[in-house]
Amino acid sequence: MPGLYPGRLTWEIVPREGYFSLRTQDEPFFQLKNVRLKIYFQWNGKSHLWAPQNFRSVPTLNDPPDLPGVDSEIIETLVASFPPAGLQAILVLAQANHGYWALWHLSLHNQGREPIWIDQIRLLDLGNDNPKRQFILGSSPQDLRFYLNGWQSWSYTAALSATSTMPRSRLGPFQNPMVVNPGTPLFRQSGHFSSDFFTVLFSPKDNLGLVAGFLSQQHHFGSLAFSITPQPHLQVWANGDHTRLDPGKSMETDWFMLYPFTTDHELPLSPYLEAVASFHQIEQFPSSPRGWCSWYYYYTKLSAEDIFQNLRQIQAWQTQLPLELVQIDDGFETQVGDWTTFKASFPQGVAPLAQEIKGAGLRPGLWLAPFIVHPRSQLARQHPEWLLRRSSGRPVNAGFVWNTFATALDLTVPEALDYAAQIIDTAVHKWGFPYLKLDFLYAAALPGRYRNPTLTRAQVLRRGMETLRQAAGDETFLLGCGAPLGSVLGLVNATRIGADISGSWQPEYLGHRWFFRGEPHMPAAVNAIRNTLTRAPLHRRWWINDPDCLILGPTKLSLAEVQTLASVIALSGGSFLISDNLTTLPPERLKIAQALLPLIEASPEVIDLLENEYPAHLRLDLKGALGEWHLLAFINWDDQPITPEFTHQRYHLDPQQTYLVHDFWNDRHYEWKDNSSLTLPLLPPHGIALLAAYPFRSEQPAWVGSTLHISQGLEVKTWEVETSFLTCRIDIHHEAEGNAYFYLPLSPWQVRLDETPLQGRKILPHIYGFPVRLSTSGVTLTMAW
Ligand code: 9PG
Repeated sequence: MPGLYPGRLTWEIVPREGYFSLRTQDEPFFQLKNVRLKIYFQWNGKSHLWAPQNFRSVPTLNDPPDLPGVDSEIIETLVASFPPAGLQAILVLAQANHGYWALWHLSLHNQGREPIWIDQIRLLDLGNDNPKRQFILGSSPQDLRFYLNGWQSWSYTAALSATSTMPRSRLGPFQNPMVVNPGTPLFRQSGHFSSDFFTVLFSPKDNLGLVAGFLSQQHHFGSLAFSITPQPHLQVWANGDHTRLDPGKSMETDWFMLYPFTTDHELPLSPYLEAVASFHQIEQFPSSPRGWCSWYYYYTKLSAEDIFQNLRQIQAWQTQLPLELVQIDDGFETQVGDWTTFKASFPQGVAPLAQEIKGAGLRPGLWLAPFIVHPRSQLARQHPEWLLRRSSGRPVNAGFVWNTFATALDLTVPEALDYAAQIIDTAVHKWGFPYLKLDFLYAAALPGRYRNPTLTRAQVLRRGMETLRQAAGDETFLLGCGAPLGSVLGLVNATRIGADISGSWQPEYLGHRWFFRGEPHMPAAVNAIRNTLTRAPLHRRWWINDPDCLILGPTKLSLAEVQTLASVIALSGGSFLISDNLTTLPPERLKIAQALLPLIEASPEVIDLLENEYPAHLRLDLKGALGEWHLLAFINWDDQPITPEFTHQRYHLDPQQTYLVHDFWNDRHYEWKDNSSLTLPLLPPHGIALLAAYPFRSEQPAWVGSTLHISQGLEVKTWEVETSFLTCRIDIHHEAEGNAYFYLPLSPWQVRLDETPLQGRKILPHIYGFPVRLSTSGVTLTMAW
């Protein structure tokens, strides 16, 4: 971990006052001065705020809270109580053995005779205008960016600067119940921010910052808030949701963790993401799914026949576009909630489709939304007692979906949870789907009057997800969607990390544009692509990222926008699902999809992730038979064309290095000289410049890109150069046509593709292009000069 940390953290603990302080040992840039806990609760008919004091330091507990996966040591265990209510608090302070991370954990015990309702557990509340309790991070807090992680899959996520305002939906009760955690405030003033589960504060000017977050979301939804007016002010809390803590019972928080960092390169989030993964024992990942999804072409107007026709097309294209997953989305069920009755367009249900898909050697996938309920479903009518209700007695609002206000199950009603588990069991074991897209999962954690009031919303959802995983079995691939991120850790194989894609760049609804423009969580290419980048680091650390589907069109998306979408999906390394009517897909659009297979699967460095709300600079280092090269991308988020300029510094490249560059989408070559910038032709609005940069080291023959595969080099399986002879094997396991490019000091006199002579073209001095046609087993290209 060299370079990332400024130094070990030192604690100063004052048990009698109820304070502890933390700072970096040698460098004064980070300090938490006099942290004090605050517990908000209701007891005896009144609201209370208790800031524990007079802590007793005790030797380690008999059963200290587990901290799996983090090599750590307990610094102090402190006990305090609030005698009137009989409420006891145990605070455990811990530190990673390397010294750079601080962690704490609180448990509450009701030792009294009356129930206590827990509203909020403030684990940190520093700054504001209290000079005794300060939060210091660097010397210019106004330069800090706040990385705002949204509550669930679709929720807006990005880094904001101090002068900006949190993006919020204008759709109020139509949208917010879905995407906003009711315990995390939406601030209206500029410079006031909140985040769910974790955050990063970062100063691009001073290259320093702070990572803070929870290790899990098993007990509470954790929230964080930060503002810089009048002072840097940081708050972290566990949402108690007004949960009842009965006499003799305990409640614990998830572990909270933080570390300051200094960096100008490394992603400071990585250690946190990895700690969370090891806490949940997440170690292995399947390969990223590649397939087809029915939703974004058919929406709910779907029929079994549509599935068959697309299946036939996928089969026919196996040698050109080897997809392996056929995912049936929403549209087969009579009503959301009524999962075992089927629309007339699915006369035999979905089981025969699963059989048919398997028979074709492919994997069948099915969409289900087991926690959300359509108000006009049989389920809602037959089991009104399973629905989660507000205090008024009316069913909760799960958001405006399918042109109605949806509602949700109360999973603390055992029969309701059984029902959800039963559906999963049926889909997997009766209908035969080894892949499930589980959607609208947030619906299990809406605020309401739960049958069992002793569980937090986070516990209800987590237990619900554990039950679904058990019902599905370990072998089933589960994709979580509409999912509060921390709640599905370790229980799903993949998670959607952004808003839905759609056929337009900006959100639109029923043809209305201006009102929905800028909606931060709604289906739209801009929202899907932004989150795919801002949540890129989660990929293969927490799960397989699902960037949502590629829509090739024709739609309202321009070709440049489709290229950006395709590139970002490919570079994200996550799932790759096409969502078009494949039987009418134009051949030039099919070619785009072909170039994405096989999937790269690695995740890119999003260079300005913590700097810009719309990250524009990506770098992915690739390695293969050719040695090492870089994929570099620049995204034009602007509504106007712009002239991209690449600099070594921006992409953290060695300024002394000259690169030979291939621009993938324009199929053009450039020489990018050391100590200079590379200027490209005008890039259309929302377009991407995707470059392969090959370090130029000597006057040796070299591969300098292709249009065969988006990596522009992974297709080269072997590469042998002798004095006047070159052999390379090119293979992407499917048929393809495109150009391959070589840097050649001397012009070749003979080039062959397998046995066939090949005519090339000189593009630039020393750069030659050859038309290449690949079979499913690849080709050998030989060259002599
Ligand atoms: C099926 C779809 C697709 C899609 C999911 C989810 O009203 N809304 O705001 C809203 C948001 C997302 C949404 C549907 C409605 O999409 O993400 O891939 O499976 O459900 O209904």
